[in-house]
Amino acid sequence: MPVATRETSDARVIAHLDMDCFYVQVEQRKQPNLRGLPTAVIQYNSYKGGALIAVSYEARKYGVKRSMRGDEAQEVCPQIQLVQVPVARGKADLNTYRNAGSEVVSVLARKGRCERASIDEVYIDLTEAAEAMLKEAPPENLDDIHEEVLKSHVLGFIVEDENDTKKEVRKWLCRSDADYHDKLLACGAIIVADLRMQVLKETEFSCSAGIAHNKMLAKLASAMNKPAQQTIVPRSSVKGLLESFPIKKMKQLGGKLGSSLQSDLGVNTVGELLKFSEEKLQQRYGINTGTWLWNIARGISGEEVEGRLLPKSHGSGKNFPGPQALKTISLVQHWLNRLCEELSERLQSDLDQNKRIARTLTLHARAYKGGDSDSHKNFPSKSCPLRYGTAKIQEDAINLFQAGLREYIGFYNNKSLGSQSNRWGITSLSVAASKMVTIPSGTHSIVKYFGGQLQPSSSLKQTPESVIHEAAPSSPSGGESCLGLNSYESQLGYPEEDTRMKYLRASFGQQVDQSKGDDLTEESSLLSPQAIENGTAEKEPQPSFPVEEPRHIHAVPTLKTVVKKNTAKEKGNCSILKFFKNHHDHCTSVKQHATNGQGGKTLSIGSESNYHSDSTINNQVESLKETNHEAIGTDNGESSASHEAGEGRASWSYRMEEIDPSVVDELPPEIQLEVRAWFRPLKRPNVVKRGSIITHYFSTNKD
Ligand code: DCP
Repeated sequence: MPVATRETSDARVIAHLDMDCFYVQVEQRKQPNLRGLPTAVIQYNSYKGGALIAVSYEARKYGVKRSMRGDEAQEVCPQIQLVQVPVARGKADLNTYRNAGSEVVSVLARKGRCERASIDEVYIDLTEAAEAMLKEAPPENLDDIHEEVLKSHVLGFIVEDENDTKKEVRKWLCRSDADYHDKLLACGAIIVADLRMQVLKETEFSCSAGIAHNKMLAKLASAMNKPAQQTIVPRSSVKGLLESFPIKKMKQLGGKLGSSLQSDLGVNTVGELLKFSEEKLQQRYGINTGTWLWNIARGISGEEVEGRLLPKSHGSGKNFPGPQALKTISLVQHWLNRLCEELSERLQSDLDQNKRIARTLTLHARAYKGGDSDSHKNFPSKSCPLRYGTAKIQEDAINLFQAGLREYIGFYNNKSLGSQSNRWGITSLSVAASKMVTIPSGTHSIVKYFGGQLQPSSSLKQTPESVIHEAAPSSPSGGESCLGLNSYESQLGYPEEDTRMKYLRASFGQQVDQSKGDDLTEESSLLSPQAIENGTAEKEPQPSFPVEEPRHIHAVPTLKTVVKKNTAKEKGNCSILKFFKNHHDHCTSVKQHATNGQGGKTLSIGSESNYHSDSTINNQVESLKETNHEAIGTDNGESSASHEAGEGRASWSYRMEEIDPSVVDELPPEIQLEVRAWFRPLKRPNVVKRGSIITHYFSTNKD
């Protein structure tokens, strides 16, 4: 749903830059002999010459369109050069394009706050740069204005001398009587032209741009004059621009909302919305959307440029159109494994390069069942906390799929999956990793990490169409271990047995306990990608895998439910650590040692279960080693994970002085006092007494 944001009265300069026929340009840079030729990039699937996904401007002149297939494109333009998208794991590999997009962003980011909006689009807030230019070197004082600036299109500006538009544009840019907003936009235009030339020089890619006082208008304008041109939107031109702007072309109005405006209100252009009062729009579409619509009719948008250079999430997906639809679990699993491999690789490289981890894994699918052509809309997306490691992502993804499929085909209401009514086919599959967080530096508190996991969440409905693709703030913080992540995993502990097969058996081979199934459906969180990205999904589901009762699996119960259960049983004892203890067979203990060679105190959180029988801990420690070698056993005073095989223990140690005392606030009130005492100076060595509350609280042998 669109969100109305109030526009400030301050003058702003926002640019939206959009690469021209982006994939084609990337391929032409690889093969310079293709430059200037009609060229298109086609999908990996060669059916009818492959679907066109990017078309060069030379090819567009011949009537080649993205909706065509290669064969058709060759009919309208026999000399067209068709380049296949790179392929990996039987699907398009977009890494080259992603990396090319990153090159562009890194050039732009030198000049202002950038928001990477998609693989080839960037918003940049140039307000400060424009203000500085206006102060120091306003356009009217410039002897020379680059031709690229003079080629700008100025919306609403009536050119008197058609034969010399550059001279006319110069006049507009240099008007001494212009208002402050237009003067800033003129400076913005000079800066943007310079940035576009810089991008071309450094990356060999051309782009187009829109320059306006808000994101919405800048985006509209960037598409108006392509390729390699820029368009300025003075405030005075906004009404005229929106008057005839088709409603369905507006961002966020391409779908149901736009259709409803057309069919229910008879509105076909944005300007036509002006006929309706804010109240009327609110009555029809709700307060927020109503206000948003009222605003866009007037070109009002207060949305900030977010300051994000890295993607907000990672996704990997594939379509299986027509006869390629996946009709068996094993085929779905085959493809999910491939998608998860790609996702895992990208997550690992994000971790290595940017020190970021993703916290939520979401599975989306499109499917049909029986002869119901509308049913593809209803496959529920499913999410769970993300565990690092390809095998774990694959395992969780298939479980999420199973949960979605059960809901989709109304499993609990059907006697047999083999029945005619239960025939299904998957036409699109994707996995996405979201809730990217930069690993905090400075504090290595496990509790802090768990704190992040324990945000409240709500169950939200989501549609499979709303796949997350890009996006998230990041300021890489160097030199940090990912102990939080792995210690979390170690606490989650998975059974050695092939859980996936249990799931498969339980779901499709054996009778299922109806009541548990219902629980599962409730507990499986339906987090919309939008909610995830907006942070509106307040609580995350928690994976919990059946060990003793494989028939009752299904799932991915939500943390909300688990915590609810805990608190119901033991009111007041809802410790994060205890939560993990309760959900896994090993017992967690927390101890404070007034030790270590340097006289510092350490806090150990660990399992005291038998090492040899506890393959989970062992596995998790191994996985930690695989994931981040440097993070283990460092002797540099940083927190470390140790696995003392001989003593049959796995534990996490934290130096007290490195733990942010504020994390204590996250603990249950009844133990906060004691934990606070740990932070006091060492001259009080006996703060931990045998049988004291905290030790008792986490004790293995607690009755
Ligand atoms: N893309 C894709 N499938 C689509 C649409 C786009 O794979 N259905 C890819 C190929 C495009 C890139 O995304 O090159 C950027 O998409 P744009 O919509 O921005 O289109 P182009 O950059 O190709 O052309 P334009 O110059 O019109 O923006």
